[in-house]
Amino acid sequence: MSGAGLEAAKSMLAAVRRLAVLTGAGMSAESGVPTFRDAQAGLWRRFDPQQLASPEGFRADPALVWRWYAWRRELVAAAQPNAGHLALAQAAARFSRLSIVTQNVDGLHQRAGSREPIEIHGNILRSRCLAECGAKYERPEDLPAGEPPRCPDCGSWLRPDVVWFGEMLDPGRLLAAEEVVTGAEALLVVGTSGLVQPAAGLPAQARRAGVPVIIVNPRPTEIDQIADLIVTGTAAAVLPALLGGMAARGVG
Ligand code: BV8
Ligand code: ZN
Repeated sequence: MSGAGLEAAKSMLAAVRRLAVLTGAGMSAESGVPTFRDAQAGLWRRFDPQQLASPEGFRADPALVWRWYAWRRELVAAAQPNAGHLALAQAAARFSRLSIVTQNVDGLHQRAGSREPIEIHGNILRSRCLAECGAKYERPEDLPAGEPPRCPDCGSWLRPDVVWFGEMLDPGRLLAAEEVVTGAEALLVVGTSGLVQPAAGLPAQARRAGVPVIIVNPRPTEIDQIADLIVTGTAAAVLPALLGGMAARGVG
């Protein structure tokens, strides 16, 4: 972890009261949830996640895609929020507003205690009817049997309530995310390669709105050139150091 970036980031955040945070798969890497970039583990290594996480992939083999999500749900259920998730949850009390926009679908921000992160790619624990009849399942344990289960209301398939490649993001959630990042006094971008659009465009939108951007990542990203500051390091190492010792902010 580069101390220089960290000290500069600390002083940049010292006067900030409204903080926005954009997180990607790297945020959950230290919780044992593999990023899309990492090779898939075990029997899934011969499949391309971008193919599986797509409407075409699901239509081609609904059972295979459903089993892939069931495997990922088990990984997520066994994972624990890491020190980075906890640092973000605990830092919320020290800002008048700390808003999280996450590309992750694992629900670990909520489990760490962060309230209402904007899940712009959905949540893997939720399922919904493929035919959009309105049937929704908040928890895997509520699901009917089947791989995939049939929708009890209309007979179509059930599918994970996530945004697949080639699918539009929910316009309301995207708008809320844009408002959060452009309305903040600083944007922290943690654990994202900056490859996947339109999420990767949010830091540039913040920058255009005059919001300083701090990137936290152990490796270079596609959006480094728009950052005001780069702190080289992992989420679980940097975030407690960056946010841990902050005094409470005046509400305002
Ligand atoms: C859209 C839910 C309009 C599903 C996800 C051709 C055809 C169709 C579409 C496209 C196309 N070409 C481009 C597109 C657009 C496409 C896209 O951006 N493709 C990219 C890959 C080029 N985007 C879309 O399709 C989006 N929709 O554009 O609609 C449209 C409609 C029709 C046609 C065209 C356009 C929808 C995108 C949402 C996809 N769904 N998730 C699921 O999870 O199953 S995205 C998925 O991948 C994850 O959620 C995650 O967000 C993303 C991977 O990105 P990252 O989060 O950044 O993770 P990544 O693995 O990339 O990087 C990890 C980072 O962590 C690295 O930087 C690493 O250094 C760092 N790291 C590692 N360890 C740590 C760490 N950091 C900190 N600490 C650590 N310990
Ligand atoms: Zn249905």
